[in-house]
Amino acid sequence: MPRRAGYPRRVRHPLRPRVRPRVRPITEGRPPPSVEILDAAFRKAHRASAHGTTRLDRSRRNAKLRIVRSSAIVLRLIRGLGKSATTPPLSELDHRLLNTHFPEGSLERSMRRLRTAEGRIRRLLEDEERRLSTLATEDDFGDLVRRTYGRLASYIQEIDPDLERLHEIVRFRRDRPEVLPGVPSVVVAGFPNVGKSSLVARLSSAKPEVAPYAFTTRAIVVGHTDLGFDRLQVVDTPGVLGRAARANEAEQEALAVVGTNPTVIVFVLDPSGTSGYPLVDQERLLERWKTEFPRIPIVAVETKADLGRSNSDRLAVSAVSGVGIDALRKELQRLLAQRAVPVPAEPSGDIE
Ligand SMILES: Nc1nc2c(ncn2[C@@H]2O[C@H](COP(=O)(O)OP(=O)(O)OP(=O)(O)O)[C@@H](O)[C@H]2O)c(=O)[nH]1
Ligand SMILES: [Mg+2]
Repeated sequence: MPRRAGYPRRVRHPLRPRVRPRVRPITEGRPPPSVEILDAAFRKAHRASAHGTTRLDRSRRNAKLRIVRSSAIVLRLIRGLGKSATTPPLSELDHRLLNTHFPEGSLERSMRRLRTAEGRIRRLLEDEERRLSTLATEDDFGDLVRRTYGRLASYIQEIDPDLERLHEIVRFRRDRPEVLPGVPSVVVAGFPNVGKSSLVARLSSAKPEVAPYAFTTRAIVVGHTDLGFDRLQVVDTPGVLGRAARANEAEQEALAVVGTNPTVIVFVLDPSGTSGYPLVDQERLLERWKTEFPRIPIVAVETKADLGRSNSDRLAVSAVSGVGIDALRKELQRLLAQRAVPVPAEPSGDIE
């Protein structure tokens, strides 16, 4: 049908926004971190009030209090941020996970700049304190305080992107469950939508999201279980499509976990076809990982056994009916016992 003259080609739905909203960084619309730091520092420093024998003496002492206090507060706040970003110390996995979401070396770079700013502030304070002792008038004291505040502000504003990055890293680390390096870990991995999270929920205390589409799990989820060990971590991972060079952020997160020497990998295969991924593609990735990680035991498990199974002799389980879950637990127990680190003998305490 010919288009009527003057009729718009695309009619906007009245409820659809005119401009598609962008994905906004968390900080957009908020003042940069330096504003908060400087605000706190100058506000508290300005409340300082010193005693003195004369007006001039009081004025000098006040100036000193202000420069000392403002620098101390700035130093305390930036050190605190650096500490939050690096505590507890990053494990190899933490480093790998950070590198999947931030440009490589971001944390180290921002920490270096933070330390440089700390050094500059300490030197500034020393210089200005020295200079203060050579000044003689109230106007001079006032100028010195203003100049110190100005320098402090410029040093901190210069590292705003780093302070911002460190805030992001703190949030990222806070939102990630901790995988303890010294505790045995079972990493559940495989193609997307094959039933990894459902299996993790069956095996451990974790309550990961389960849904009938790929990439439901976007970040690792950690659950705990017993299996006769003090503590065993069961790690749910996002799906991996096996396209190493084109892996998205979620896949990279899974690869980071798989590559950090877990105690056992449970490789989940879905032969039912309901995941949307052919079994041959899943098997290809399994074979690749066997060669890539020759020292890590990989248990290949077929899920969705309630829907049928392939004619392989792999362990078959169903998160729905519970079939095969006990057998899988037993297999994990056997492998974990083999991999258990021998406990070093207690020193006898005898003095020879
Ligand atoms: N019938 C049946 N369906 C299952 C079983 N396990 C999982 N499913 C279904 O398969 C779909 C995907 O399950 P998930 O556990 O989210 O799969 P996943 O591998 O974690 O998916 P991603 O996180 O997207 O990679 C959901 O609809 C589940 O209900 C099973 O044993 N039997
Ligand atoms: Mg999942």
